[in-house]
Order: sequence, then C-alpha cells, then structure tokens
Amino acid sequence: MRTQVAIIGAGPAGMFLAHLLRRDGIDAVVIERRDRAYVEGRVRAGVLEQVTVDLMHRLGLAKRLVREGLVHGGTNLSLDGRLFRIDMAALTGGSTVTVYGQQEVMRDLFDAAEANDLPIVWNAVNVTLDGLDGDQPTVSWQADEAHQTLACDFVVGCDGYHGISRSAIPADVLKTFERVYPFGWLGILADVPPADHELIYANHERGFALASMRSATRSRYYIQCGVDENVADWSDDRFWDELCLRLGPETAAKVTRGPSFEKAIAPLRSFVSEPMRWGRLFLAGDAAHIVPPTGAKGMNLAVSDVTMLGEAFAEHYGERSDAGIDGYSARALARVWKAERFSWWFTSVTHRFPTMDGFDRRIQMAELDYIRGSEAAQRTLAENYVGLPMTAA
Ligand code: RFL
Ligand code: PHB
Repeated sequence: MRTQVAIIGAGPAGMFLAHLLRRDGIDAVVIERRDRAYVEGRVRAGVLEQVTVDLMHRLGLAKRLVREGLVHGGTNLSLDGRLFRIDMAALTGGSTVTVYGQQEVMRDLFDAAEANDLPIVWNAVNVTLDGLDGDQPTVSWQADEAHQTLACDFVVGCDGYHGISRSAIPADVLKTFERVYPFGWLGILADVPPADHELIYANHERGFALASMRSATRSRYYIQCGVDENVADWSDDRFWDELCLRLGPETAAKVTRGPSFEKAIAPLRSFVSEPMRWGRLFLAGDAAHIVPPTGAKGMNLAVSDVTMLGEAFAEHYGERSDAGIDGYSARALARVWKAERFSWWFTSVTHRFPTMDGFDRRIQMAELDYIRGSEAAQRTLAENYVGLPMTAA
C-alpha cells in the first residue's frame, strides 16, 4: 500500500487535515486506533474560533453548523457572584465565537469522509513509524489480526497527547515544556436550558465554575475540583449546589437543575513539545501541545496547525516549493505559544490554587476588577479569546 501523506489519528486534527488534502488533490490515509463511535462520543470542546468556522465553510462542512451553531458576540466573567460582560464583537471589530460541540464537528467530518470515500483505517493496533529520517517512511499496524504496511512521502502525527508519534522524535532533539495544575474540571451535560445565552466564567472563593451549553435545551457546566477526586462522590445534587454557590445568587436563580447524563473529571495541563517537525514526521494538535480548557483553545489550535500544514503540502506538491514545510514548525509554534500564554493566564486569574494566600487572592481580585474597569484590558482578553490571526508563513 502507498499514499502521499499518512495521518495517524482521526480526531479533529487528523480529519480536518484529511479533508484539506483531499480538496487539494493530495492522497492521504488516516490510521486510527479506535472506532468511529468512540472518537465521536468523546465529550470535549464546545467553542469554535472564527478560523475553525471559516475552515468548515471552505471545506463545505458548515451546513449543520450554520443551522445549529450558537454565535456568541460576548462572554461573561464573575467575581464572587458579581457579573460583568466582555463585548467581544465590539472590542475586536466584529469577531465572534460559535458554540458547537466537538461531537458535532466530528460527526460532520466523518459523514463527509464517508460521502467522499476518504480512506480511514479503524481499530489499528500497534502502530509503528519507520524511516522518518530518510525519504521513504512507512507506517505499520495490525488490524483484524493482519499486519499492514503503508509507504508514504510524509507522516503526520495527529494522535493526541497519549499517541506514539511524538516519541518517534529522538530524545536529544525533542524539547518539552510543561505545567501541571493542582486541580481538575468536573464537567456535566444535562438536558436543561442554559442559565444564560452566553458563557459565564466564574472565580469564587470556593473555586472556579463555568456555565456553558450545547444548545438552547442542553447545558454544559464545569466546576474546579481536586485532581484525585472521585466522580462517584459527586451526586447531581451536590454538583448543582456547589455550582450555584460559585456562580452566585444572581446566576444561580437562572440555573435549571436536572439529571446529568455525562459526568467526568479532566486534569488541567499546559504542554508544548518542540520542534513540531522532524525529518518526514510532522506533529499537529494535542500530539504537540496541550492547553488547559479555560481559554477554549485546544481544538482550535489543532485546526490552525493543520491549516498551516495543508498549505505547506499544497506548496510541496503543487508548486514544488518546500518553504512551507520547512517553516511549519516555527510558524505553528508562534501561534501555539500565544494560546498557551493566554490559556495559562486565564486559568491563573480564575482558579483557586491550593498554595494561594491572602495576598495572591487579592491580586487575583484586583486583576479581575481591573479588567472590569478597563476597555484596554477587555480588548486584550477579547482578541485572544476569539482567536489570534494566523500569521503568514
Ligand atoms: P485528539 O482529539 O486527542 O485525537 C487524537 C486521535 O488519535 C488517536 N490515537 C491513535 N491512533 C492511532 N495510533 C495510535 N497510537 C493512537 N493514539 C491515539 C486517538 O484515538 C484519537 O482519536 O487530538 P486532536 O485531533 O489533536 O484534537 C485535539 C482536541 O480534541 C482537544 O484539543 C480539545 O478537545 C480540547 N478541548 C477544547 N478545545 C477547544 O478548542 N475548545 C474547547 O471549548 C475545549 N474544551 C477540551 C475542552 C478538552 C477537554 N478534555 C476532556 C480534555 C474541554 C475538555 C473537558
Ligand atoms: C465547553 O462548553 O465544553 C467549554 C466552553 C468553554 C471552555 C471550555 C469548555 O473554555
């Protein structure tokens, strides 16, 4: 078997890249460890930046997004129950974000892949990469007990934080940078109307809370919790009580309670590995970097990485220029680090850290109070939240 680009992983990074390459007439095969139901079933991102929305339009994948996506021109911050709104659209010359769940994005990507016969290998086990530093790399795996080998020009590791691609880069080349946060997010989904038509990021003495949604009838709520806590200890009643305390009485009065049908704890981490290219291997998305979810950047970064990579491959095959391929790592990392900075900062000002003393708490309160009163500070937050532009190569 032979292809031009082998893509490891059928998450957002891998599937957006597969569609981009197909549009440009470049052959690709996606090799995924799990099955479609598993990848589509993971409850994750909820907020799409304009770059992601634009890409879905360009790829002809935006029909349902236009119908069902919720366009938000603002977002809200709350400090000990006192709310204020950031008018993102007014502060950024009209930019918005769109609430549309990662599960919906994956469904659209997979439906279109089926309709266009994009080759995806499901349930591939023991995926191994060889020859990445030569000019004839191969990907091998086992599926249905059979051993398969795919020869290709390039391999793109879109296999997430726990994937195998990153470790193919020699240890003396790969540099990693990491912050692990001393808390997690306990998230629920419930079929109840959201508390507000926009998101609310709440800093409270007892810890962070986030009011989000998937539709006018489905809410997504998160509360900061200990990393070692057990989901089983969080009954729905306990969750709703704690959420309402942290959101404060004004918002709590608008919270509709109901049974949750999904409840899970996610750890928070900042992580970057450099470079994002080694020989004929490229990394994209969570395989190369992780952000805490506070800035809603993870999936959007995966999309901007593969947009840059798609342009680079189009140049390589179409114009016979390797400028894009050679510049990919530096170009992608420049955007990644700015999103890392924003996600780290937004986490730092909204969460309760176990080491925080009275001084730290008052600095945090002063920072949020400053944002409340300063248009300049609000604009800085808004332009990062809606997504920084993708700079030229
Ligand atoms: P993924 O989605 O992890 O996909 C990787 C795929 O690779 C497969 N794989 C392998 N395949 C073959 N061989 C192997 N050895 C393999 N190892 C792994 C996996 O099965 C999987 O299918 O990475 P990708 O494509 O880079 O996409 C990244 C995003 O999924 C992630 O950044 C976001 O979900 C992060 N995120 C958010 N991002 C946003 O942009 N906005 C948000 O509002 C947002 N909220 C969130 C989030 C992530 C969260 N959690 C649970 C981590 C909220 C949460 C709670
Ligand atoms: C979500 O709705 O899942 C969500 C929204 C905003 C975030 C993170 C997650 O910052």
